[in-house]
Amino acid sequence: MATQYHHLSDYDPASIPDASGMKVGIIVAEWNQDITSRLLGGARETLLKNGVLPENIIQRWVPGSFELVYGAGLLASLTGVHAVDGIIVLGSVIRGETPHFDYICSGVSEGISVLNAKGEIPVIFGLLTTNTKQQALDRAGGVLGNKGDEAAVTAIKMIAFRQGLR
Ligand code: DLZ
Repeated sequence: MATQYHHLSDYDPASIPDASGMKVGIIVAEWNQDITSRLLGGARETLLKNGVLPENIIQRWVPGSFELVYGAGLLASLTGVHAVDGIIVLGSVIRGETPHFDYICSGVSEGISVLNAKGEIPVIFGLLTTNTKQQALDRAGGVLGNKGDEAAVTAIKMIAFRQGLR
């Protein structure tokens, strides 16, 4: 039976709130940079297309996906002119021969969950966790779209969600 895949870049533009006043942080991992730079390109393009101003995208690199949690936590703690409304983390973890994959994936997903459970600003999980490099390429602007686009759409919706409740 054929598996149905969600195309990561598909969204209804009419469902996207006005993002022109939003300030969005992006923390991106250098590990598997050929993949993560594509995720970053997709996220930036989708934010800009939906009205976020270039100067309101605050982008920082960390060495690997495991460091995404620290990067997001630190950025979330900034106040005043340095404060952002929401954060996207972008990384690509590809399964290798050791259990490292499982430790990194669970560390990042648990860490980002903890940040979100604080209920401060939303932190969007743009981490590809794949068995092969081809599966990552398929989801980084390939046949299944771009996880960066999906993360950007989610960030805009969650920032608007928070603003609507405050
Ligand atoms: C060590 C490591 C390995 C084996 N694989 C990946 C990976 O597929 N994707 C990724 O983003 N990072 C990987 N890393 C690096 C860790 O995320 C982290 O940077 C190091 O363990 C140092 O804390």
